[in-house]
Amino acid sequence: YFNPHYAPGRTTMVHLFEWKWDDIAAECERFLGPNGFGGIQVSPPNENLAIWSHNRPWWERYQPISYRLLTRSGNEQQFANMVRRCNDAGVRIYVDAIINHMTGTWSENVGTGGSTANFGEWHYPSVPYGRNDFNWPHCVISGNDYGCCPDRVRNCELSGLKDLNQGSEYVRSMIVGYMNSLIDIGVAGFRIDAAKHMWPSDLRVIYDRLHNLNTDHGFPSGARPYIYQEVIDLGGEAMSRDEYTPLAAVTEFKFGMELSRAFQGGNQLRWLVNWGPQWGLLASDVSLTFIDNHDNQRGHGAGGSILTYKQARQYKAAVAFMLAHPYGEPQLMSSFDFVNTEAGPPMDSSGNIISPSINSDNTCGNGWICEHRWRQIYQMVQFRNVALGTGVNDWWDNGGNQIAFCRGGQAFIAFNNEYWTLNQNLQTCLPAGTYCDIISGTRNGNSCTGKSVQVGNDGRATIIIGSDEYDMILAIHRGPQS
Ligand code: AAO
Repeated sequence: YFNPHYAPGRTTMVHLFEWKWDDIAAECERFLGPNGFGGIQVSPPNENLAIWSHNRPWWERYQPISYRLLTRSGNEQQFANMVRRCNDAGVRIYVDAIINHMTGTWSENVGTGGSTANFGEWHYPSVPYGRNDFNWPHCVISGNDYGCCPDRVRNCELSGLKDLNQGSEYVRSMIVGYMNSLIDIGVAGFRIDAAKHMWPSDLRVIYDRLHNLNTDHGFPSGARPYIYQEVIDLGGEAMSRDEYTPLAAVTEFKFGMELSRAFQGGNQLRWLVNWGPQWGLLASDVSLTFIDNHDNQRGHGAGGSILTYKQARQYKAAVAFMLAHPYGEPQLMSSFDFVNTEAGPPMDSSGNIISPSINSDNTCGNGWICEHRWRQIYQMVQFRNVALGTGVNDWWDNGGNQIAFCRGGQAFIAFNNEYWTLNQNLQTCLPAGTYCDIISGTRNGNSCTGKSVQVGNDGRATIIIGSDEYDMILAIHRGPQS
């Protein structure tokens, strides 16, 4: 459960939050495949309650009403078509699996596929689930429970969402049936939503009943799904991420918190020299890493001062550090623009999601941010692919907020988060030659559209990053784009 099973030479997944399946299929073929992306986390594909009273908020997708594949992102046939086309493009699909609960009680009760629920009877006929399939007696998690009471956190409702009993054989068989149908369609793994709210022993049973990945989609025989469990553990609670790491990978929320702090000036970059478990982070091979996610970019979940697309200069630097450093299994966030933290994706008056438009400079329109299409970000995915299998070497810092390091003899990066220019002769670990900085531009035939770097026979080069430059990063590597 710890291997994402990316196609050879690829790394890095992107969360295409609220994208439609047809658009994702096209994105795999026209952009993600050609640019070396490893995979995509898709929004929950199973039917959810349509919440018109809140103008179709993004969070309605975390309110399942059945396991039918029918949402605003598309239907089952469109989902399967997307998985096929993305796998053919070398890009894997990971599903956000909502298996802790069903929708909470609302005045409206019709799902995105027309299913209904009878909340008073705890009745979800399209699964079907009834009262006996939920934890009993009924209770709701309060903020204090996290500090004291694991059984309340696991057996009571998370913000009023009806809490399934994963100890029940019937409930297990419904969940496993749903997940196996997705594996058979060709997905490569799952995000387990709200894993902290389920018993690890129940999750183990569920994971062990999952099928191997579908060899018709290019997976090796015997491959297990990649599983990363959403466990928010910043310390100080009665539940620990260590209860979940023996089962599968875990989301590392400290990762984005610490890098956001550092690149906002709250911690000197030089301390990143020992980035990893010495910072209190999980072991690298069990750690799913990200700067922001769909919750904390809008103050839900483990909120706090997380960098997002809204602080673009610092955000790009934090993302570049994530992608340049070998620690963890990185996930990029790809957002729609928002002011109201409840607002759902761009939609028309009937509630249909409006597709992103693609501009001539690769960026998106129609209200979509598409961070994954920012040059400084997607070219860093290529950097990570080129550096795959190497460690960090030749670390340099100025004793403050200027740092640089190599990845084996494959790639070099420098950051300047000071108020003055970085101008140093540094070891790049690369063969002599002229390289294009992949942050300020791209390679265009024999020239660079941005900065170029002359590496001498000794591997050294003059590296300059002005404090007033558009980005605080410079990166070069041995791949064709640099
Ligand atoms: C919606 C409405 C509710 C309504 C409910 C039921 O907003 O008003 O009652 O429907 O009808 C998302 C939204 C929810 C939404 C839900 C369903 O975020 O607002 O509720 O869809 O539509 C906890 C869980 C974690 C969860 C997170 C949001 O542990 O699993 O809350 N994340 C996932 C998804 C998320 C989704 C769900 C789960 C549900 O990613 O999108 O909800 O499917 C502490 C605990 C955390 C806890 C937070 C928040 O965190 O440690 O475990 O997360 O509290 O309750 C500091 C601390 C940090 C602390 C944090 C917040 O950062 O260091 O530990 O403060 O206090």
